[in-house]
Amino acid sequence: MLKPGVLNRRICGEVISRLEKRGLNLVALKLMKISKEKAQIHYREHEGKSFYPSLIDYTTSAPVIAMVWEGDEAVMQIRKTAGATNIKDSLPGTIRGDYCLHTQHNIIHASDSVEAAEREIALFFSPDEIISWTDESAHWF
Ligand code: FUP
Repeated sequence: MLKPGVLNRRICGEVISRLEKRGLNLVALKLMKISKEKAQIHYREHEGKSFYPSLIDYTTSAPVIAMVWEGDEAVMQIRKTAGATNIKDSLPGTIRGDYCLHTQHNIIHASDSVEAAEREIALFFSPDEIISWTDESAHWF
């Protein structure tokens, strides 16, 4: 998910391009404003933490771009391309290391396991919105 503010900064294309160039397939994409209820479900593991209220406020503050990406080791590949959650640790060359200064506004959310991805995809997409496709030149990646 491209977080609030990314659309405003006009860098959606650049960030999506990085994932495309990695060789992953974009199989679903949706512009949406996340409801408070869905944000609370999405970030339920952080409930009670000091940053939770501002995380929910931020997540619901502006439109986001929700996406589903497919490919070998997609969870690991996207997490590595995104960079570390804490901006102090996100290296230049990663999406977070190149586009932001503060952890809360760290540009992109990426599922941290296949189980989390399945849960998060089901929260934001219906099955008919996910369109898998094959690429005859995929072996070059
Ligand atoms: P990630 O899995 O990389 O999306 O990160 P987390 O689920 O651990 O955290 C979700 C979001 O909460 C982060 F992207 C930013 C915010 N956060 C803070 O603002 N402060 C923290 O100390 C940790 C996370």
